[in-house]
Amino acid sequence: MYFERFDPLKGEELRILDPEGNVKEELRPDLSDARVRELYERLCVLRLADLMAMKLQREGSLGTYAPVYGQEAAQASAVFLETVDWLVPSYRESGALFLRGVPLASIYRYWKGDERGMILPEGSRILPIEIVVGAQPLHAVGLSWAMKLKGEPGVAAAYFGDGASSQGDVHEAMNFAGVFKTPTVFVCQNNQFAISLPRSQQTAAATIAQRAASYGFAGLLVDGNDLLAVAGAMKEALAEARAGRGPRLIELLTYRLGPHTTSDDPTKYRTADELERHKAFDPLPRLRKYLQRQGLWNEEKESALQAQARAEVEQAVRQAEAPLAPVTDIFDFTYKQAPPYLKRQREELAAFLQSQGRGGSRHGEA
Ligand SMILES: Cc1ncc(C[n+]2csc(CCOP(=O)(O)OP(=O)(O)O)c2C)c(N)n1
Repeated sequence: MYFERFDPLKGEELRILDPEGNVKEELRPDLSDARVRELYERLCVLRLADLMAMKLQREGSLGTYAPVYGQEAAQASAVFLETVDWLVPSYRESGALFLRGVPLASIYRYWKGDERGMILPEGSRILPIEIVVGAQPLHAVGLSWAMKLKGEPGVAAAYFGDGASSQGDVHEAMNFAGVFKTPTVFVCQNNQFAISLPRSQQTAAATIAQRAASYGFAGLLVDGNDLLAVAGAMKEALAEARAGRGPRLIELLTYRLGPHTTSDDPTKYRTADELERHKAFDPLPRLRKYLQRQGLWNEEKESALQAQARAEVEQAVRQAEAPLAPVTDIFDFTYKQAPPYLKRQREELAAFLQSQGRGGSRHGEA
């Protein structure tokens, strides 16, 4: 119903929950209040986990990190994928991965530069994070076309940004998807910046969602800071694609409240005023207000949640900091036959670690 009711070419945008937490009942998606509450709780953990990643990078524990601060509701679109569906993430999707069940410790490990962080739980249909801007739609179209040819029921969701939408690859992927009616959902998170380039200079088109029309399928502009709108749009897009009615494009209009990555300084290209204005549309307080209005949330629950979230995040940090392999692997797996001087060094190191109480376990050191 949303795709038919809201036409991006007319500038129409799907919003169900306003910043004060008022809901438009007639637009409400099929999502119970219990589920909304559960998602609010996970999004709060995500916010803390994201903030922690920034801190870990500043203290030198992570190499780099691309925050999702402000984009949590948009990231939650991934929870509506079913187990047969594929998630094709960009570097911005730490939140989507976390919400789909990838352990936080794995996500931290990945950003530490340890590729083993992308060894995902068995059977999870999630591609590794793809850094190449605009490649995700190609991969998702390939996956979904394969599923269609094999008669499998899955859908593939491609995640990319407003900047990526200008890439030739994204055009090719959408064009192909339209022609072959692949079960693909294109999720464009328009966080209004491609590093320092604002959305206004990215394209002269009024919306990114309207581009779908030129490929012969439907597009929808969505308030990406409204979890209910994100849920409604994503569920409908997935259902349409799964039913064989071809691809869908959803543009989740949001705002990146943090830097592009830990290497970026956004004060160089946007004002403090602009940032403050957008904080009023933060997806989390609006959900909290909604839950409070429903009598499902209060101060007490909020402080319990914050304490539990802190414990969960701190545990993930400890797990991520534990070495995945003993340091002595450096010696054991470099030479088939280690030269005597390396054997000596290995023994010295093992004895030292033992004396520090760090010997023994395969997952501890040495
Ligand atoms: C093909 C390619 N070109 C350039 C880059 C460098 N780069 C990394 S992120 C980025 C901006 C992308 O912006 P957008 O698509 O809006 O996504 P966002 O980072 O805002 O989520 C660029 C140009 C890259 N990773 N890949």
